[in-house]
Amino acid sequence: MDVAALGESMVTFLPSRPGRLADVPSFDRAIGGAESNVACALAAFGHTARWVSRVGADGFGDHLVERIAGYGVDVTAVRRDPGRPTGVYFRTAGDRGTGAHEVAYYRAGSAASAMSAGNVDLAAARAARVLHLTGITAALSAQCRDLLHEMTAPGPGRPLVSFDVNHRPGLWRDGEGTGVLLELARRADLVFVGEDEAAHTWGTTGGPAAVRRLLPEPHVLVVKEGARGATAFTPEHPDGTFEPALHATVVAATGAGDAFAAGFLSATLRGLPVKARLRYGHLFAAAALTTPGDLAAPPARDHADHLAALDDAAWG
Ligand code: KDG
Repeated sequence: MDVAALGESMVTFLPSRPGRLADVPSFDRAIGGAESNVACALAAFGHTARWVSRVGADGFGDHLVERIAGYGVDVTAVRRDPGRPTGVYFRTAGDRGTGAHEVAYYRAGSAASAMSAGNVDLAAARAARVLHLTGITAALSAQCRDLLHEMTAPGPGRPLVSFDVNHRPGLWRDGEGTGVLLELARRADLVFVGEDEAAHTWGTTGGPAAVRRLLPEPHVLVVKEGARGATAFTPEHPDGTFEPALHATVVAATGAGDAFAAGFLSATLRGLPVKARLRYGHLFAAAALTTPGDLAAPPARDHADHLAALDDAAWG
């Protein structure tokens, strides 16, 4: 198995029209979940990927499992909870200028929020080359936070741990996420974080290098700089390698970070150099930015390989 991704997925309701949540007349059902978004993109690109989670024993749980399996993801480690529902969330269309949108979560007390080391298939999560986790899980409950600490603890048999900080302020009590997310990021091997996200979570100023100074531990640190590009710090390139992003007309930014992580992980699993890893991240992200849902199929592999190999002038 190339990648196992552990975390909550939700049935997502996308607005039929732009406007305030109070005004949107109807919603279309889709799926979301940062970790399963990564697993789905990787599976669609030809990798072996597994999603490890808990869902309710309800129709929305069936829907998630069936849709995610439809991408080719292994869902045999997803457990059902007859006593708790599957989480759902609603969101508005992003503002055209700022991308800002409203989100209404109905996930408190969900099946996934009760995940713990005792009720999740830990062996399935560890039996992969890469275990992908995000800070969203840490925000769900104290037991989810403990689970992440267990999954990121150093020790024999630990796969390479990939961690996307994914700070969702709406899920944390004031300021509570700051220390927890920093500690988890420091325990991971590969970390993804936005430059703005690091600034508002940890107060870093001074660009990607400042984030690296705060987070020297991860073997690889990727600092995403929005529409500008991203910088990866690796042992071979300790001062960072910057690669510009593709110009995309943004339809919805939600899920672009997950897509970027999937592209970067795909190229990492293929043993490609850091510049190519960043380019695959940008290619996957562009596909997500130009689709309305949280989850976008990545570009076809031949096409992505062709685009990633173009010279710098085509990418600048
Ligand atoms: O990154 C996109 C995710 O945020 C979205 O799919 C839903 O996982 C989700 C969350 O918790 O917000």
